[in-house]
Amino acid sequence: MFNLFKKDKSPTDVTAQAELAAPPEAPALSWTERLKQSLTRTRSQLGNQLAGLFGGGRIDEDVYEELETILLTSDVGVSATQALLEDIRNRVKRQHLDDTSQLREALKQALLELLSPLQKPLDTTTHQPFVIMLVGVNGAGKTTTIGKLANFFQAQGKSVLIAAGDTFRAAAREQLQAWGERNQVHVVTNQSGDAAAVIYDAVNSARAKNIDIVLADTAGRLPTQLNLMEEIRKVQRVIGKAIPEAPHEILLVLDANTGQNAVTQVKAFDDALKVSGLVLSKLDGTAKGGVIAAIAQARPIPIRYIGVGESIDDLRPFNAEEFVEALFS
Ligand SMILES: Nc1nc2c(ncn2[C@@H]2O[C@H](COP(=O)(O)OP(=O)(O)OP(=O)(O)O)[C@@H](O)[C@H]2O)c(=O)[nH]1
Ligand SMILES: [Mg+2]
Repeated sequence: MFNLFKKDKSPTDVTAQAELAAPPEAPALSWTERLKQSLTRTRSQLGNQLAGLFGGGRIDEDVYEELETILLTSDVGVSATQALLEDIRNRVKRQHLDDTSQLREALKQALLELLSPLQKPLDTTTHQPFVIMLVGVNGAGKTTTIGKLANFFQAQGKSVLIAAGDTFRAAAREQLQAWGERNQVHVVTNQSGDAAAVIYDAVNSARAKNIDIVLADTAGRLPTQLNLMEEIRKVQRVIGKAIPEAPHEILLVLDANTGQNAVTQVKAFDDALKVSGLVLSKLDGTAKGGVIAAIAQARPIPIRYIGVGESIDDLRPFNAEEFVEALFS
């Protein structure tokens, strides 16, 4: 037997332990498989109930009513649920559907039509440096998303600079620096405690060094904290003084676990800052992925990326068809 708790670890022991910890047969999953896996809880929340409903039988009012309940309990939200139901009713009429087993495809198509307008990949080639400011409530996943984005852009051959604009939280800078090291990307910090100044410096430095992309972190804040919302508007204005049209993208990061509250956040941050793109993080392990439909209905801001885990590779551009497929397969 191996003694895993031996005090005196040689490098060989460490390797042996790592091999023991990771099942050797676990193959690296493709993105599609990982997306599917990450949506497991949402899918079972939605899918298992739908399976019962779509099992066959006549389409009547009771079926619509049950479908409405299922959508509402899957965080799709009231108005997106109404919109989807209306769309499905029209499809049933138009295509002369009469059996509930045909509703599955109708719902899939209705959902795809609702989500497709959100699929607008971020084009960072319009400016250099292209400045992206990440905003959101505390713990939404902003800093982690920056780490993943740095990796994503570098994989496309782009140079990246990170600005440590979260000057509120004590460990924020260290957390970002760790991501910087992992990506071998420079992290601009300063001790002033002034987020606007840090990001301003980073943008100027990126311009001087011909860097392609600046990722600016900011402190988490609630839309109800009016002084902090005013502060982020100031950060936005100051960045615009370094480069007139910057920030070129204001990315609001949303934790998918927050369900309907994410819709409230989208509205509030958009009203304050004119958000140009969304990141839906933590889709893994949440049963509330249906909130994506609520967002599409309430404020159809492009979902630029989705996050499905804490690793550097757990982020991809949003693809509506891929998402709906993963939800229903
Ligand atoms: N499972 C999972 N966890 C995530 C994901 N994204 C972030 N996290 C975790 O969520 C927690 C908060 O993430 P951060 O990136 O620190 O969030 P933040 O918005 O920067 O937080 P503040 O700076 O405190 O406002 C961390 O423990 C992350 O590892 C994701 O896609 N999936
Ligand atoms: Mg952070």
